[in-house]
Amino acid sequence: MSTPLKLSGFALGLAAVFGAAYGVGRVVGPVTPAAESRHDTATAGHGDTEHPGGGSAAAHRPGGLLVSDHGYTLTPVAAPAGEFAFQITGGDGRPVTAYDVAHDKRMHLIVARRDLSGFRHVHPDLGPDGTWRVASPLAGPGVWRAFADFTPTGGDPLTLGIDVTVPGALTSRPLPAPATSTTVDGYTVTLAGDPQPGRTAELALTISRDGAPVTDLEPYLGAYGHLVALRQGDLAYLHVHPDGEPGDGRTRPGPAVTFLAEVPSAGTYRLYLDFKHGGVVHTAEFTVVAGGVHADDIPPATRAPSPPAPTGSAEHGEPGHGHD
Ligand SMILES: [Cu+2]
Repeated sequence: MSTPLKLSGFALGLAAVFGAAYGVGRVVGPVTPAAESRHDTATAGHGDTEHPGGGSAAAHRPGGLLVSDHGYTLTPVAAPAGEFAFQITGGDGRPVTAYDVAHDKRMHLIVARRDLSGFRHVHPDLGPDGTWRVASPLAGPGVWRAFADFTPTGGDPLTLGIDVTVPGALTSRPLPAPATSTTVDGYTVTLAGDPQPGRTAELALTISRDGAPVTDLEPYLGAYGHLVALRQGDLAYLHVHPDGEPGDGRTRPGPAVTFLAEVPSAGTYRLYLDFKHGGVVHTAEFTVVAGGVHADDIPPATRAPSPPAPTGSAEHGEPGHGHD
């Protein structure tokens, strides 16, 4: 039982730090430097908190990359066809049955194929034995990543991830090109803002239909929009929430939903915006390139050196010494 006790202390510290530094609507993914130092203290021997060359909180490991973390493990459970079931086991090996509500739910289950297609965000039901069950969101064959985003009572918010294979003929889909506008279910959604590694960036998503701004978005899970970002390559998971919430006196129900997002690295991300209108939840998707640095933008003098010539010594190679 030492792990849950240790986590309790950590959770109190973390809550205090978040309360002081981050109000509602801030990034949920990376933790603050202050929270991270508590994290280090509370989990001695936790060897993954160094981030050489990063120097910023955003370099902290994002969520969803591990199937087991902080003593909690995501374990799929055999289920009837058409159902997806799993448990979260605690440090004692038993299924966790006590969860805190976060964003209106005790469990958020997000799935996407490894090629970033097929995104779904659903809310399973918890049985008394600690088994979560939901109509399977895995729509067809492929290798899927399933993310369980939850807060065990007495613990800190956690996202665990696991691969699940659905057998069948695989068709890999290329990632759609970066774009600042997309359509879904008759809505047009535009994206303004550039996510930046290591810094908080404002992302504004503006929703219209038939050319008219949508100004009567409905609250969904306590917000006018929910944004999940998955990093291409490893499907690192970031759950971002809007800057402001319904009823706070300043947040309007559209047409724009604004988020404060910080990505953990440069790279390509797929953004998934859930919003509710007309009683239906819609999901708009975008591909974005964070950092915005492309090989062609880098001056020749700072490009990585070419591989050493077959006859040269490795020590001899210096960047930009005449190969241009
Ligand atoms: Cu959810």
